[in-house]
Amino acid sequence: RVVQTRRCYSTPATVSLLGQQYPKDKVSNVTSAIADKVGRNLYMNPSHPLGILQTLISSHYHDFNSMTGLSPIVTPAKNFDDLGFPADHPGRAATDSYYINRDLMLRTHTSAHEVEVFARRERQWLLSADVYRRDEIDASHYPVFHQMEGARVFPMDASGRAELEADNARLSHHLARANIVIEDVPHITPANPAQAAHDPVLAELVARNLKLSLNSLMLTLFAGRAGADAAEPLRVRWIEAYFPFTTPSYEVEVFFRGKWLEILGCGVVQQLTLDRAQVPNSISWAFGLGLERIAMILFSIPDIRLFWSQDPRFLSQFTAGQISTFKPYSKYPACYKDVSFWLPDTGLHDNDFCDLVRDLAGDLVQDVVLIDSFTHPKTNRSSKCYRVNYCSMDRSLSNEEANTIHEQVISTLKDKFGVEIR
Ligand code: FA5
Ligand code: MG
Repeated sequence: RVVQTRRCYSTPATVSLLGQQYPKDKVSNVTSAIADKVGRNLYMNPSHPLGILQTLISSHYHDFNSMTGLSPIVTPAKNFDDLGFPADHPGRAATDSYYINRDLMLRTHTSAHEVEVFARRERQWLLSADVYRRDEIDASHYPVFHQMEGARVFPMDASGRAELEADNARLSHHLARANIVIEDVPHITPANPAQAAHDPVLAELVARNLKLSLNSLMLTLFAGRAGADAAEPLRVRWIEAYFPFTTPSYEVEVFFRGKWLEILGCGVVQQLTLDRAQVPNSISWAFGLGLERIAMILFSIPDIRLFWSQDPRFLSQFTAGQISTFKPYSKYPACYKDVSFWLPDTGLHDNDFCDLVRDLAGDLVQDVVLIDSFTHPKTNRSSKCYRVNYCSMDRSLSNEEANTIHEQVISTLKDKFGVEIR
């Protein structure tokens, strides 16, 4: 049978990103579907939902400097080592991150730029950027999404303490008058400790400033929005968390339209980060929030693929500076196709299957579900069955077209991973 694939898997020696060629090697796993997304900069369009949200957050933090011009192509050292990720952290695995080659990768979070921005001696800054993670495929997961990092640095002395006390008083006063209920956790606990390098009183003041600052942001973003009951207070929940590059660390959830929604991670920056940036006698907090998660809620956008749509029926619904409710313009029928196969001896990661489908189907894939996985008791061979849901966001997809793509998926699966179709 003649194998025809739309994208070429007899891998070219280089990958082209932002107009530059990078040599590939054994660890390269950036697919052309991903490479095509690098440099799109959706969040820079002021009338795109991500741009509108980005602008809203930047104007809330109007006295913070916005960092620009930071390349998504980073070294693993910058993305992980500089932030104290242990050598065996799962995020480093090629199944979870996109590697260009052994020396370069696509950043997995905006925290990758903390050291260089602190090194510029920025005292309060914001950074919005595209980030890349290998993941499952469904309505809320996309391998490219956008984060916004924010940080504020204080002097580690009496002047810093005075600055914190004044700012904390200002923010508490503002929040005390707002219709907001905050489920808090203690700032510092044995499980979520302050750093040895920090005066515990100062660390407590910084953690409190971080929380007050973000509670105030939540108020700006969610209070009074469509779907928020005016009589009901806004509910924000703080949870103890862990990140290698902050302690104490927290996550924030917001109760909106009947659900708790994880919005961001944050904490008091590890002194190691400021030391690496050669910022002396300082203490800082930082947060990293997900723009899509928040935008899907605020604009009622049901599918994360829509952010990438160039359909005027999507784009024309949004206006710079305004949060509006998205009106779905069509629901095209889904077309399910299954594929069952015996795994090769080397196994096959779910994310490898998802990237293969994404590369051949592009945004015609709505979701991929593992519907069966089984190991034969006698032969010990394992098999998997995935259900791929093909569905276009802006037109009717014919069964023939879905079949053609699915056949390419099957033949590529055989050629590239050596699986045996059942
Ligand atoms: C981080 O990425 C940390 N860098 C955040 C941080 C910054 C902590 C500074 C401390 C100091 P996490 O992986 O939890 O953490 O992602 C942060 C946010 O990004 C999440 O809360 C969520 O809103 C968003 N996010 C994460 N994964 C996805 C995804 N697959 N799709 C959409 N949004 C996501
Ligand atoms: Mg998280």
